[in-house]
Amino acid sequence: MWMLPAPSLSPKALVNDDVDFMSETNMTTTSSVAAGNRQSGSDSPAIAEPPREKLTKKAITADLPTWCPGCGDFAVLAAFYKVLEKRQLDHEKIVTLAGIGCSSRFPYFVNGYGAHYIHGRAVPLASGISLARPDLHVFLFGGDGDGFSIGGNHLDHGARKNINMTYFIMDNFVYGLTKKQTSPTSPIGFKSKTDPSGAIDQPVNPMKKLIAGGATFIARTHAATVNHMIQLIERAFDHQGFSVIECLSECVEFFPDVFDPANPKKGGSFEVIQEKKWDNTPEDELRHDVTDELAAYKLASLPFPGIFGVFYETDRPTKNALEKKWIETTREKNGNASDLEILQKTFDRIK
Ligand SMILES: Cc1ncc(C[n+]2csc(CCOP(=O)(O)OP(=O)(O)O)c2C)c(N)n1
Ligand code: SF4
Ligand SMILES: [Mg+2]
Repeated sequence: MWMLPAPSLSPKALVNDDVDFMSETNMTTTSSVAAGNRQSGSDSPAIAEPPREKLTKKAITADLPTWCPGCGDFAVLAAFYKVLEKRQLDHEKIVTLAGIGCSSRFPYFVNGYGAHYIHGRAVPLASGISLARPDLHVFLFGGDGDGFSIGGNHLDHGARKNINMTYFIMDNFVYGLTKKQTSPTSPIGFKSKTDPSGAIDQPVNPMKKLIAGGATFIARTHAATVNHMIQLIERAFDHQGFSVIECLSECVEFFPDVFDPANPKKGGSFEVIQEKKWDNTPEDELRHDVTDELAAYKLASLPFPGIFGVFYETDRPTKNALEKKWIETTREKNGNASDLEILQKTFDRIK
């Protein structure tokens, strides 16, 4: 596993990071120092914390992307930078994770904590990080092969467990990094190194797979529409739970022009889902209710290039919240014992 270096932190960032790692006891210690100062009659002014540095594109950028010129993934990276800048997230809390693939090189290009991990195993890695450190912003990037083929089973389990993370899948209908093999989303007839006379297998329908899997935020976009990508990343980020965006991102090297029918810059039609406004108008009857699973499934059945936007969104408790509650209850039952005491108790029992 390749781990990225920590971002350089401003003094304020370090202060905040300390606080996050602190138990209540330590926080009390900080305030007792302040109280102690008051008691001793010290009238020295409190030291003002330096302002947090603005999160700029320069601060978030790491390394030069090594994708082929014209690859759709560049636009995804640009959209992600924009979201980070717009939302001014705490720099030290940004985590980008990925499996293996051209798209999975993403964490190399973001100056934040992260890892370029094992092919198809980004969801389990992200799950551990999200559950252990719910204060972090866990973003996951990868390709169609990584997410729907070798990692397809992990995707289903991350979805049903509703583990809090934002997963962006750059779907180019091909294995790019390994130079043109059929992927799980390649259309029937696609000629590749693994299917020289054309793919014969029914492709995965990402939206249907995610709906059936139990993901709680499911959306679709196109790398040629940066503003749409930004909107969806922000919505997925704001959603509590397992949020996934499938993005048609062209591999100009091994499957060029395949997404032109939905690319407005190339004369295609980018049809966006009209979501219900709940305004009691006759037009609203025809709009899409994002909480309606069957309606989402119907939208997912539209022929290629399909429709774009939020297919499904529902509010279901996250594993993060359920596990936290379970840990708290268990701790209470054990007389609020420390982790070490609980471990010792377990050892004593099995002696
Ligand atoms: C366990 C394992 N199996 C296979 C590979 C070889 N491999 C690396 S990337 C890749 C497919 C990449 O395709 P995709 O996930 O669609 O990403 P893209 O390159 O198209 O962005 C494969 C098969 C690997 N690195 N590890
Ligand atoms: S091979 Fe395809 S997916 Fe990989 S960087 Fe080049 S254009 Fe992008
Ligand atoms: Mg791919």
